[in-house]
Amino acid sequence: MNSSVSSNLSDKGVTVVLGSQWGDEGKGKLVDMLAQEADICARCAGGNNAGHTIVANGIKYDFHLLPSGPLLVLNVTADTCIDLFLGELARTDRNHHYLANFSIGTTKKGIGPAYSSKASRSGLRVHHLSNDLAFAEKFRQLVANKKKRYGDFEYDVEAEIERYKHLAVRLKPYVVDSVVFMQNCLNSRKKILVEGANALMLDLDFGTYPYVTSSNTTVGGVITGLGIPPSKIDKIVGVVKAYTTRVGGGPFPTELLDETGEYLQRAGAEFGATTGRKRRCGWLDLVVLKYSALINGYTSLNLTKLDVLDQLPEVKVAVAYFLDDKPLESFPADLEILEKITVKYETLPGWKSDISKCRRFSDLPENAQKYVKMIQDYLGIPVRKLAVQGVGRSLDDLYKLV
Ligand code: 2SA
Ligand code: GDP
Ligand code: MG
Repeated sequence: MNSSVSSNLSDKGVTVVLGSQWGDEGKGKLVDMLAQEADICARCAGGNNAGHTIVANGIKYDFHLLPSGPLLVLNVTADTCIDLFLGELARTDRNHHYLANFSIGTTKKGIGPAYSSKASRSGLRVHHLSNDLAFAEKFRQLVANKKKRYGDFEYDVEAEIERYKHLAVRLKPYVVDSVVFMQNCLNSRKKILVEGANALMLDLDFGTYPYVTSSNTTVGGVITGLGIPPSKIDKIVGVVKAYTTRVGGGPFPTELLDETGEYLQRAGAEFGATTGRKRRCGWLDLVVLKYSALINGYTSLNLTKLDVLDQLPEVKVAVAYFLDDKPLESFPADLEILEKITVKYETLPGWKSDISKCRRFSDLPENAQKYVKMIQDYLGIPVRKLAVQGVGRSLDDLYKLV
């Protein structure tokens, strides 16, 4: 643990890092940095659909299921992340699901099927792996149920059971009762950092349903995923990309289908960390962020990829949605309404300079400072950290606004 950076994680409870937009805001990078001062780094939801890229000592790592602090601290991977081990099973009905799902543009990791099994109460859980016979029986039953539902498909059930038998042996040393484990960590005042996967607008309940993932990616997912009391969460850091991206299908009101969008995609190297797909790009959307902040209650923001905007002559920011000339109160749940809205933008002058060497807020060009302040003022949440490409792992390299 590095004492010079010890003010970043809460002394009183858990610090949570969450995606505030449609994902890929740079959560992994922040978690990797904050993990330097953490005792425990935990993932609480999602599966290997997530892709968190960090660069450490010149080496690029893509984490999908493990939290992004594995080189530094003890990691906990809780709740439905067990689909790593049950992923093969989930894939058995993938072919039946994907045709229907093509417009959502899933990552094809079997996330939907795995969570459906959980919701329909027929899923297999980690503890089932500790009893070979009971596991085999439940596994056969699960496959039989899928066949009943989706029709026959080729699948060597017995070979799979055998495979899981071996996986279970490898998994066993890592399995603990996470409720007790987390409680003990809290009682002994360990510094706990939780890394959210995906992001608020992909949340099963609050995102742009049905163009969402199958887990709760909001702060609620931290509680149900790890089994910790809400009162133990102290800091909630919302990671905000300085523009917006979305990978896969679904509404995206500020999407740019022009050369500026292509520019952001190229300059930001916006490719899916799991699938390699090009990410769709658009302007920053403060309506989305306000909605996101209402649900997650961010105590501070980490603004990333500001450097990607460096060369633009002007930058736009969505500040309101209008329907029939009336402003909407919030981000609408009804996608049909969303299709009819017009977006009101504010245009700010660009800064047309390279900010990658700036290390303090005051080093930033005036127009970049104005951009950051506008976000902070609109949301009423302090931007405590900014990140740009090229900074190392040291938190001292991040700008400090306060
Ligand atoms: P799924 O596979 O069932 O969770 O897909 C449902 C929707 O959720 C989106 N989704 C994501 N969006 C952003 N980033 C994700 N992780 C990867 C990354 C994505 C990739 O870090 O770049 O590599 O393509 C992620 N995972 C799921 C997905 O696109 C669907 O819209
Ligand atoms: P996550 O899913 O939120 O962890 O984000 P991803 O790792 O999928 O995507 C974010 C990408 O942006 C990664 O490749 C990061 O290395 C990169 N990144 C993070 N912060 C910055 C930044 O401030 N500037 C630039 N240019 N790239 C960044
Ligand atoms: Mg990602």
